[in-house]
Amino acid sequence: MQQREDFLLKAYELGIIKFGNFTLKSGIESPFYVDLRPLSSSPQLLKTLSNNLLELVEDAPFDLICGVPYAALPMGTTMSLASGVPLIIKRKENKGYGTKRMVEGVYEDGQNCLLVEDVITSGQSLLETIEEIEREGLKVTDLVVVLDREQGGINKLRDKGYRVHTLFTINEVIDILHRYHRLSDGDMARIKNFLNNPPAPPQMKRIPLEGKKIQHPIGKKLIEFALKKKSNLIASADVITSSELLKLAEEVGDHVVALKLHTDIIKDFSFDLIDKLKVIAKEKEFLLFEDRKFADIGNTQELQFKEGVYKIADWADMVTAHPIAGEESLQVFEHVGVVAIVEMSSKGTLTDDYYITKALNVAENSSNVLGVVAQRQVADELLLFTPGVNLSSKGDTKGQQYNTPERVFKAYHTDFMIVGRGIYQSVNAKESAIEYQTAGWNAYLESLN
Ligand code: S5P
Repeated sequence: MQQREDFLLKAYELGIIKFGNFTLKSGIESPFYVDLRPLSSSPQLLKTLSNNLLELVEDAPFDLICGVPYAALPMGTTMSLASGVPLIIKRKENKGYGTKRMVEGVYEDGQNCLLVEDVITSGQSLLETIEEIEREGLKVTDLVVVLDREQGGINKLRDKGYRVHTLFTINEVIDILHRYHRLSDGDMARIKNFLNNPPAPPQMKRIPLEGKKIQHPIGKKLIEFALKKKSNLIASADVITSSELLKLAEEVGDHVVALKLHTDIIKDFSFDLIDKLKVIAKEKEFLLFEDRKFADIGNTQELQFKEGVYKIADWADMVTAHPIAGEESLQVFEHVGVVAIVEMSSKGTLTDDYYITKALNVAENSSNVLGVVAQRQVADELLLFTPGVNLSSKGDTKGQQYNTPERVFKAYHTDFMIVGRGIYQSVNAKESAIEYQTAGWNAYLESLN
């Protein structure tokens, strides 16, 4: 007992737990904050900790040790050195090249892997880690955790049949620090109250369109149209003749904020078509959005944008571009709003979390970019566009995956939904546009509450 208390007091000096007011990842305001990473700064404490953890799992069967990144990585390593049990490393992200494995090291199917974690809260992320390890053919029966925040995680894992060994509970930590005068009576009462009556995480509020801080003039225009027309619908006009396109524009124009085009699929493309579209767009108040999905170096993109058959720069209000070639490649799109494709809707898309994070970074740093195409909530400074929306289908036979308007507005907090076949392939495009407009706008309004 004395040894554990001793360890805790020394670890406290390193700053593994702080008291005050902290906003956690969940949005909850917490009176304390735990971060075990500073432990690595004291090799002696790390050794003591590892020995303590190994003692806890003395009777557990395991052939491998895996520390969950990042805080528990050094703990797992130290335990491996002390026990002679080999270590495996679980990646946080697939590196996207080479072996493409999520787990690195030498191991065989069916081996038992002990998981080491610093803190357990709800248990959710540990469950995800277990799943990834098991997917590699390994077995997990035991987990060892330094601190249990006592928020249901242990039970969740035990219910699924995993044994969880913990060194400290948060209540024990608070009691010990109080007993040794590291914590005042008042602070202790405050923390105990928080632990006994944990607050629910605040719902992520969505910013209404009028509250969005969008600098780009085209972004502002889109918002203006949306509020005026009570529509966050963009129709994707993927038809292949000028006459179909003009007919569609007439029919849906009153109900959309933009008409998305793929001009390179139009068999009889001409600038006469563009002139006519511009007249309809002006009269019905929507923008022309060329879904070119540029994906090249800046110089080539500039030529594709300004030259060639379509002269996109001369008439488009908005274009799509992949941020894959980096920030500078997007600078060539002058006088249009760029929508960066950061995540695709199709099954098996290569836009994984790692790519999306980096692509969002590029988008946020590019002044030409007014928003992104994605299937998830993004930062408030960007407008979010979500394609893959259909009221009656779940997908097609070529990988497209559909969500309902309800889902994209409520779960992703999207700002604009993009609907193609749901409208242009319906018997009455105007009626369908109204149906999508209403479903989308209602879901948007409901998502504000
Ligand atoms: O990830 C994406 C990005 C885009 S821009 N998934 C998509 O489907 N799109 C486009 O949205 C696609 O090129 C097509 O024009 C439209 C969806 O059409 P639908 O018929 O499947 O609704």
